[in-house]
Amino acid sequence: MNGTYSRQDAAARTAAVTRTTGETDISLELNLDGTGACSVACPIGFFAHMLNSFCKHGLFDLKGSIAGDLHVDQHHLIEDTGIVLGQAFARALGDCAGIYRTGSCLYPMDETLARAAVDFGGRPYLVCEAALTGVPLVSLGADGTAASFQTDTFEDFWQGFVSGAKCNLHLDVLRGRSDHHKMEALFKAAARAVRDAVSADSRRTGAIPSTKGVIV
Ligand SMILES: [Mn+2]
Repeated sequence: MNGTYSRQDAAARTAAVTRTTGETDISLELNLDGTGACSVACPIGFFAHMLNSFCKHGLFDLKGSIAGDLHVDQHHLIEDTGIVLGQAFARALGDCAGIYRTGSCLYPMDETLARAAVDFGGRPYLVCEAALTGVPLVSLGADGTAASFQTDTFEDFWQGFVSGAKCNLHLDVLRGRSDHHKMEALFKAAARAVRDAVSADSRRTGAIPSTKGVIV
């Protein structure tokens, strides 16, 4: 954490995080003040779709690569990607001076209505009520053979994210039928909520948005 950090300095609102373990190899570069460009080499089609949606709706730029032990299952790769993305948000935000800190969004997607609320208050906490059926989504892998998205890892991703970002996040599906819509609507709602939370509050004039005077 840089004590001279100023969130008005656009150049400071970027971060690059690499995490390599015996299970996964993840490298991400994040720009909070981007255009929504996402170019992440991702081996799971539906997860790539979610990362693209998150960037597009949050106006975050994200590039890098994610790889892991998919022969085990998808949990390691997806949880660790959440951790690295969360750490990138924490590093790009620095001391959180001058931002709104909290944000929320109600996001409709056809039959699904999703809600996200976030607080970059320095403490990790996730409440995820996504009402998913537990049945994996079926897709085609890179080689054209049947593949799937293990939907229980949706919550694992966000648990990783809040751990890395040290934020408080509530994700709720208020109604819905399609698991694809429920997860996509929550990624988009989270993107809009996070976008609002990390935006500059012009009335805050660079002060840290906490009565503690510091966010730790
Ligand atoms: Mn979709």
